[in-house]
Amino acid sequence: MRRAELLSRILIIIGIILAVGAPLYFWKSTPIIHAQMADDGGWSPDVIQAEVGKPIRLKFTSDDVVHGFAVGQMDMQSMDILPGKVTDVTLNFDKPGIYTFFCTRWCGLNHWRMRGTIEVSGSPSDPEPISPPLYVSLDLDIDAPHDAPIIPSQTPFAIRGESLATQLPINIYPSPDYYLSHSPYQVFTDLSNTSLSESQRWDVVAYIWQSNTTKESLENGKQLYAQNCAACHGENGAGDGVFADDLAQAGEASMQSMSGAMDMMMQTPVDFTDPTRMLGASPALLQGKILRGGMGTGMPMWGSIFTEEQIWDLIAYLYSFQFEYEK
Ligand code: HEC
Ligand SMILES: [Cu+2]
Repeated sequence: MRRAELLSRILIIIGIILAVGAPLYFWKSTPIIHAQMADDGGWSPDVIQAEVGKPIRLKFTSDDVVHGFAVGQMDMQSMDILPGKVTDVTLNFDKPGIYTFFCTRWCGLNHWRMRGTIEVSGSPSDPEPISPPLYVSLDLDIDAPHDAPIIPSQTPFAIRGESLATQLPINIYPSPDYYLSHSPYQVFTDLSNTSLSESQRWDVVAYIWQSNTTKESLENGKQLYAQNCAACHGENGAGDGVFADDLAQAGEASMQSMSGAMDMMMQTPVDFTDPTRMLGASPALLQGKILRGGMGTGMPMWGSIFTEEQIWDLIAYLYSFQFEYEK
């Protein structure tokens, strides 16, 4: 065999190795992420590494039922993950940090525990200074009872409130901060130095709440609620979602097993149509509950999932179970 012939054979062999090996190598570098119900282990792996500016391709499959994938605080469409099929998505991060990815399909009572993290390294590595959420700067105890001692006898109506408000000699909303840090009941009390009757004061409160939101915000809140909250809190906010009974049963079980730690046990989901509860809660307090979660009560924490704006949209929507707004 001549030298040149030998060389070309060697080159062909190297070529074959590369053609077969390279895809195999890449296939190995992005292993398939398996999704399973939280009780069976959730995501594996559940920690993924990525780098700023380098697109990363993730492949998924489900080992049981249909799950979904989305990354919190990122503007992306959620993607379904079907059993026995491989689905892929390419992500690109422009900021370093720890991102939370989560399941977007209701796969069971512990669905919301199906979460994992993507650790994104790279520059700029100095995190932007983040101001603490409002409930922290206001130093609110979000676990303290906050029942409203007085509730309206009929649903407060924003349109009626508007015409009443224009006749008032006072400025009814000094600043957005006033709305965010006061419960409807507190605003109702602040209005007691006017000549209005109780039911008129509640109407003005409804008007103030309507003025602090927009139709877009309410619509967005409604969608987020249907996707993420309705399974526990109920389609119409009444605390009667499909998982409500399961939570109640888990609560009874935890009551029997750890009688000492009462405040850490599972509870039934809050009824947002209950005026005593909702009219006694300020937007800042609800923000705290949603960001932090209930710490063992069954209320998930959403801080790493939603943007600040999405959380205010959700809160605006929660109050719409109490007030009648302009259609
Ligand atoms: C897995 C069930 C579950 C899901 C899903 C859920 N919650 Fe809850 N939530 C609860 C339970 C249980 C409570 C009562 C215990 C507590 O307050 O910690 C609660 C309490 C709350 C409270 C406290 C109200 C108050 O007066 O203190 C707010 C606000 C709330 N949920 C908002 C939401 C929002 C918004 C979503 C969706 C983004 C959501 N929840 C999704 C179970 C759930
Ligand atoms: Cu799931």
